[in-house]
Amino acid sequence: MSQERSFTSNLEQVSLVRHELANQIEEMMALLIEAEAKGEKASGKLSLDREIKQLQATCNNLRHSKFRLLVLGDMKRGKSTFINALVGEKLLPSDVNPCTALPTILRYGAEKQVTVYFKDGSSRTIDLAKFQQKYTIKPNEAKVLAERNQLAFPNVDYAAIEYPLPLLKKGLEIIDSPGLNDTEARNELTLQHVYNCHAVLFLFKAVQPCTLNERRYLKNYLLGRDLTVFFIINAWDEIKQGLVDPEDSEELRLAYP
Ligand SMILES: Nc1nc2c(ncn2[C@@H]2O[C@H](COP(=O)(O)OP(=O)(O)OP(=O)(O)O)[C@@H](O)[C@H]2O)c(=O)[nH]1
Ligand SMILES: [Mg+2]
Repeated sequence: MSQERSFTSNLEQVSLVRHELANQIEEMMALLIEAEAKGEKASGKLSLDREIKQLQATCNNLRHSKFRLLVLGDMKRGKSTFINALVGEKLLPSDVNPCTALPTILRYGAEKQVTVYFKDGSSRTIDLAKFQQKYTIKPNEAKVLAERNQLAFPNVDYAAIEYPLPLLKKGLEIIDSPGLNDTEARNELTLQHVYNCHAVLFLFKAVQPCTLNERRYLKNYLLGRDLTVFFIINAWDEIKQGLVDPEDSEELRLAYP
């Protein structure tokens, strides 16, 4: 939990730095505008209008643009559970079976609502409970979908959950993704968000760290991209459960016959 807190405060730090940079660029801009105004009355302008516009655009970008954090990982690494813990609300569906069916963007909104974006360009707004219940992979269909390399919702591109959380108000967008290496079709669905994010949070599981499939995904899709990738090893409690209790003579006897 303390790591989650420090991660959250790092993100807050990013937001602060962006605002500080924007303030400094604004000061530079004000100097240039003043210099141009003075120059116009004296020896003539330096024609810095284009540069001033560029600075203005950078400034707006720093103040208003989003920081998109994509959470990736093989199936059932605890991606959705981790994001729910990070934001402190159970927004994303999670389950012991393959569950997340769609890339799902979590972003700030004054009202709680979910918008489902379809591949034909249309969208539909639904409430959170309906999203959690409808847009998941049902346990009985997971195997068939995997065998046929099919998507649970072939007409849907992604979903966006808007929620009034202070953490998200700072411009942070967190993207949950379906488990990788499950089906190629699902990998493809996630890939467009790899191209369009600022950083990746890649989850491993402590009891099964870095499988061949994970190595393959990292090499094929993330290596060589100009992306910041954070690695998280999740579910340490499962390691603890597997340890031998030195106080338990029966466990000791079975472990060291
Ligand atoms: N013991 C333990 N269980 C966890 C932990 N994190 C998640 N889980 C459980 O692992 C299961 C899978 O969690 P999800 O959050 O659905 O995993 P996911 O990676 O989002 O799964 P997909 O989206 O289907 O790929 C759930 O039953 C969670 O309760 C953890 O740190 N420890
Ligand atoms: Mg999930």
